[in-house]
Amino acid sequence: MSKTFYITTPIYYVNARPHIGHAYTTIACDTIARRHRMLGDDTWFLTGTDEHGQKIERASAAAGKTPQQFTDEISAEFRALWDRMGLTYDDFIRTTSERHQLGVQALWRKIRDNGHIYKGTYTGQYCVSDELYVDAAGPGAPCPDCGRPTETVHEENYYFKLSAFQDQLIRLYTEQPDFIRPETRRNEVLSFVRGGLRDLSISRSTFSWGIPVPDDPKHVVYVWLDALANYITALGYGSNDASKFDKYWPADVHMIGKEIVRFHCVYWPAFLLAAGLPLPKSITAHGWLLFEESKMSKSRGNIVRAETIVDVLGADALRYFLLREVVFGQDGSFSFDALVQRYNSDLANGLGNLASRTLTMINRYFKGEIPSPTSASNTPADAAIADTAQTTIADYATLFDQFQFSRALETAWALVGAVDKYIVENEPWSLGAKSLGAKPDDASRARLATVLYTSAEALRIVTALAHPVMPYSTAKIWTQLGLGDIKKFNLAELRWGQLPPDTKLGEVQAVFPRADKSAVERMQKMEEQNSRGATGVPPVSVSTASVGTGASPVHPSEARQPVAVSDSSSAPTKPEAAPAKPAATIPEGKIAIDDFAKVDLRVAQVKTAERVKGADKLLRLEVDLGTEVRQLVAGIAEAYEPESLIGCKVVIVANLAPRKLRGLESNGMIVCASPEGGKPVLATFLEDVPVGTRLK
Ligand code: ME8
Repeated sequence: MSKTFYITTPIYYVNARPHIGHAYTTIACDTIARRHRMLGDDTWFLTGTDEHGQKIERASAAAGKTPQQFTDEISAEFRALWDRMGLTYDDFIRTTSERHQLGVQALWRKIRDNGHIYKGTYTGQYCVSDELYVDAAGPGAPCPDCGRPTETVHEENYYFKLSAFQDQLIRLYTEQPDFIRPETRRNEVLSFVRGGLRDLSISRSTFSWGIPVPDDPKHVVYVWLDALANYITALGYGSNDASKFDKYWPADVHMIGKEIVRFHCVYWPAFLLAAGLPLPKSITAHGWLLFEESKMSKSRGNIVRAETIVDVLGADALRYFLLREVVFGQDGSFSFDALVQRYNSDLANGLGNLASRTLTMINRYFKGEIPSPTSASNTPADAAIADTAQTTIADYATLFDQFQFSRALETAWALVGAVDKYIVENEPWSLGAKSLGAKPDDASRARLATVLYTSAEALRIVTALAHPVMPYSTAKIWTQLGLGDIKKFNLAELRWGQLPPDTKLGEVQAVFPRADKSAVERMQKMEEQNSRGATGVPPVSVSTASVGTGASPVHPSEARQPVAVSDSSSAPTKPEAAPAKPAATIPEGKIAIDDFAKVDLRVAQVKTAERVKGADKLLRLEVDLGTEVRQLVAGIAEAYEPESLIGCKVVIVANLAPRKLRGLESNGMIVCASPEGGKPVLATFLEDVPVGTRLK
């Protein structure tokens, strides 16, 4: 019976559209899954979307949709993109599906019935962005993990006795050092758990977008308990059919990004221990893809979409680049220049060139049939290639199994380099000329057969090894080698010398056409057009706080007002779509886009805030715009305590002519919603935005 192998990606939040950060994890898992299938393992690869929680509820409200409509749409986008990229997931779980909900409720009951859940009251800070209870100083204090403002919650909740599992977890990390990979992450987790674990609030009652707690539907299950359970609910845990669960659980690998290590390495094993279920065999955390020096994320507005790269260079180029360029486990920068450079050097000039020159010569000199090497014509150079190839097969397997993709590919490409050198040194074209002339030279022909066989065999080996990484192009090279369907090949049997002589080649075509400079420009333009054409969250009526309005204090984070921001991850505009033409005539009461563009709205961070003496309604603020710190005077003193504003990100009109209020120069205006007869509410953001970002 074949070995089973179960691998999972995180399930992605549907508050953002997919970008290459999400693609990175999914591609890595797809590659691992493909290799295991090729080795003959009974493989199960799970991905999906995380659709509950306050963050999603707010994002859907901001988009003017019901949570279900909203999650249906974005989840479908993830799935469509994975399909378009040919990712071979076996199952796609959605946390709003019935099978998942039933499974989560079954898990809850199991943990409860085992005595690990109790009711209590929680008062403290909650980070909606991370969906995490945090130790933060007080209202609005920044989240210690992500720096975004936290919210105060006061709720009667169900608690999970996490503290009871501290010793078991420490034993797990110590006795099973590979449970968390790489080691740096393991050490972080170990010291976090050694620092002491507190019981965890695992239900919420102040919103309803979640799975009802069994027997107490006023509460919904905490979104991380809900989400983590996907790894077993997708296998049928809690349903009538547990056959997949019995077959594939425990998972061999949970692949995640480094920011969600604590949830996976502390909470998840504790939940499973509490339910009496087996633990996953390992959790691997990779680093972040950075773009322009910071983590690629929707909130920073610095994302790159996978579609753009797939359209211009193909899915295989993206897969190869990500796995070759980024040292798995560490952060890595993405740039279009580096992508095109890598594509040209390793794929067009490297593997592509080896394939086309070898196969073209076999066509020319041996009528398109793989020649037979002859022992009489052997030289040490041929044996050296055969040895290198054998070592490459072994080294590649070791490195790949340690998820050292970059080094594994480097090893395989060292073989490509060695064969290139071998071809140059052995000059098959000269041998060919001698073997074809009026007086064919038999020795040259025999030598030519050996040189071309050796080159083709090395090409076959690299192609087989690279197949999980670049499934499409390697399948083409395989067919060109005359070997049929690469999917039928068992990688476990890969050895030097298996290429059958006399095999008839398929039609030879370039697999990696060279990319010229315009490829970079095209991709950049597509991304620019996408971000320009994106509509972002729909605007709500935004007004500027007029001096003199105000009432009782409201913290900005409790009154989040979405404003119209340019969001490069939204709205799938067609890359080639022409920019919208301004309307010829502007209807009465409307303004042209150019008029709006005159208003320079910027994200600013409050550095200092104090009351203006003798003016009940005014606050003097100093705000950081990224390039300068400005003084503003705002009529919000009756709505906000000055201290509560420090560190908050607000929107200001940056190009307003300065004016004086109570003798103080106000250099710009802060943007608030100003409800009739109510207090002003500062415009702020659902997610973190870099200081200085322009709203447009
Ligand atoms: O955290 N670089 O979902 P999420 C590398 N729903 N990987 C990146 C990345 C980047 N710049 N950006 C995203 C959640 N990722 C939860 C998970 S699991 C039970 C619940 C990848 O949509 C990476 O795998 O924020 C990261 O961990 C994941 O997307 C976060 O996705």
